Amino acid sequence: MSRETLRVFFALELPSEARERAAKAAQALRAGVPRGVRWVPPENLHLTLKFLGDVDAAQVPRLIGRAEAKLWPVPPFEVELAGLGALPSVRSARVLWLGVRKGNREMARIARKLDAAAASIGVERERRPFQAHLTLGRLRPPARVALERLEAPRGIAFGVEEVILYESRLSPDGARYIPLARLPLMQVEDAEAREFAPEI
Ligand code: 2AM
Repeated sequence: MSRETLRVFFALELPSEARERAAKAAQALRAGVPRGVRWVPPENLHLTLKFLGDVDAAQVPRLIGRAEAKLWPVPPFEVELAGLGALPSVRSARVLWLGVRKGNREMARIARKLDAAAASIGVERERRPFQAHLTLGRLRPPARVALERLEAPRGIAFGVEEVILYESRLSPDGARYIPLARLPLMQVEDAEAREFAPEI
C-alpha cells in the first residue's frame, strides 16, 4: 500500500504591497540578466524558513502541533528586504534573490525551531547555515549575472505575524503553493492571555 505524501515547507507570506514591489524589482532586473531565467510568479514569492520535502500526510497534524509548540512565544517582527544577491555565486548563479536587511535574526531563530519540529517527525536536520532570502528567479544552466550593474531595491518593509506551512504542488506549469496551516506569532502577554482565558 502506498502512503500519501505531501511536499511541504514553512515560509513567510508577503503582504500584497510588498509582493508587488518585489515583483517590480524582479521586472527591473530582466534587462540585466541572461535570458532563460525562470522568474517566480508574483503570487509565489515567499520567504522560505524550512523546506521539508515529502512527508507522510498522516504526520502533518503532528508537525503542525510541534511547530506551534516550538514557536511559543515568538513575538511578531519586522522584515525589510533590500539588496540583490546570487547563489551560489554571481559567476555561476542558480538563484537570484532579494536580501533580508531587517528580520534576519528572527527568521534564523524561527528556522532553527522549525528545523527541530521537522526533525521530530523524522525529517533530516538542515546542515547548511540558514540564509534568509527571497528567490526572484532561477537559472538553468547557471550563468554569470552582473549584479553590480543592477539597481538594488530598498525599503520593502512589512510586519510578520504568522508562519505558514505550505504544500507545494508541482506541475509542468510550475509550482502551486497551498497554505495548509497558519501559525500565529504572539507577544508573551497575548500568549498568556490566551493560555489563561476562561473557556466561554
Ligand atoms: P528558495 O527558493 O527560497 O531557495 C519551495 O520549494 C521553497 O523551498 C523554495 O522556494 C526553496 O527556497 C525551498 N527549498 C529548499 N530546498 C529545496 C529543495 N531541495 N527543493 C525545492 N525547494 C527547496
